[in-house]
Amino acid sequence: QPRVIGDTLEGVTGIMPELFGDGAYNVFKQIDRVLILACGTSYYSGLTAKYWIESVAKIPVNVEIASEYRYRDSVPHPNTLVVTISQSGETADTLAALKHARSLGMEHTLTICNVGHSAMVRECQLAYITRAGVEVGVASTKAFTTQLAALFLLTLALAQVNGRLTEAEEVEHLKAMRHLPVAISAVLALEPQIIAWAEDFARKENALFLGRGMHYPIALEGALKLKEISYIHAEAYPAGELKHGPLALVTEEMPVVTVAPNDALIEKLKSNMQEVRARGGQLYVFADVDSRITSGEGVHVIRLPEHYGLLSPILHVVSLQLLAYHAAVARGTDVDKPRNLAKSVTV
Ligand code: F1P
Repeated sequence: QPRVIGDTLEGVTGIMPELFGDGAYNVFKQIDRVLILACGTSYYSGLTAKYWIESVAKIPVNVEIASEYRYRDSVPHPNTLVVTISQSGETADTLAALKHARSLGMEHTLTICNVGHSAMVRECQLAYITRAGVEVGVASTKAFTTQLAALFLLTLALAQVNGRLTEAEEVEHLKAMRHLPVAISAVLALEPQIIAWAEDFARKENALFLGRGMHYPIALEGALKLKEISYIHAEAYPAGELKHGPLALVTEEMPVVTVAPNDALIEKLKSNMQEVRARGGQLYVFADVDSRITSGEGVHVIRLPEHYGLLSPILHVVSLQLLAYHAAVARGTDVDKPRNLAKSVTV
């Protein structure tokens, strides 16, 4: 992952709409909202992008599960940029959702895709080919982080065209992106601690994942990875939703993975963690180096080496991918070829 994220930035000397194809500037100039269509892991990268695009570029974003989108009456908006996200570029549901959006009159289309010679790239007006290359396993990992890197570049390009990005901000954001390979390597170095946790998880049949804000989609992705490759049932919730139902599931037997970056939501998250502890739930917290969260009875803490601001989801998801991977290895499942799943779902 450090390498493919580094590759993403190779040759990127500044933010330009043309990173997304010829004519992107004119398209970005005409749009005033974004509709993201994707399935599975790609859907979660879209959910993360919603936080980025709305907070940085100030453009409203709607993210739809592509396998559902065409089956309801949605209200189209003509000046929409339709963004499909797909590692394979062949996912039938995402292609069908794209065609549905076009049939509703939304003509501006962009895909973020791993494969240049794919149906998705042929169908879309604009394309960004990620630098992920081929994924070894069925479950998406580096495809996800390179999609996020591409979506952050898209956020900056939209912000620039929308007059929301100063030159100084552009320099700062690119500097943070360029440092990502080093920051991800530091997360990968946490592997021995994560293996110790994974051995506990391997004995469980259920797990909850909590996150808030832009780390809620990361919690969703962490739960999906655990389900896909270790077959442990896992659900993710925005931490504030616990009291609206899932708290009923929490007992001493329930591991609760908490994505806890040191951001503006940390105090709220800490009170959600207390709700879990009060019911005996075991907390497994991925905090940042500077988070004021301490380990203790029923509270296990691993600290990510740096707090990473807007790009923090890219670091935090790597720790969750490692947790799922090692839980699967400990259970002896086939990590690269999970049962019942296909690399690209073309039907
Ligand atoms: C969507 C997806 C993947 C998942 C698996 C099945 O694929 O749900 O996220 O890892 O491969 O399909 P894509 O549209 O991103 O290729």
